[in-house]
Amino acid sequence: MALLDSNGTQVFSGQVFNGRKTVTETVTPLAAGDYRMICAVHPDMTGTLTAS
Ligand SMILES: [Cu+2]
Repeated sequence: MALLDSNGTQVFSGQVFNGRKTVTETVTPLAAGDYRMICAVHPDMTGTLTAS
């Protein structure tokens, strides 16, 4: 999973793994706003993260 800011700049890139797994990632504090979540493997796997 990667996070992109509103300019499309990648601000975080997490690890890629096979199958189901619970992973804890450490993300540098983000400025308030919405970030697009994308999966490098599955283009249809997306989401939004809101930092406040
Ligand atoms: Cu995926």
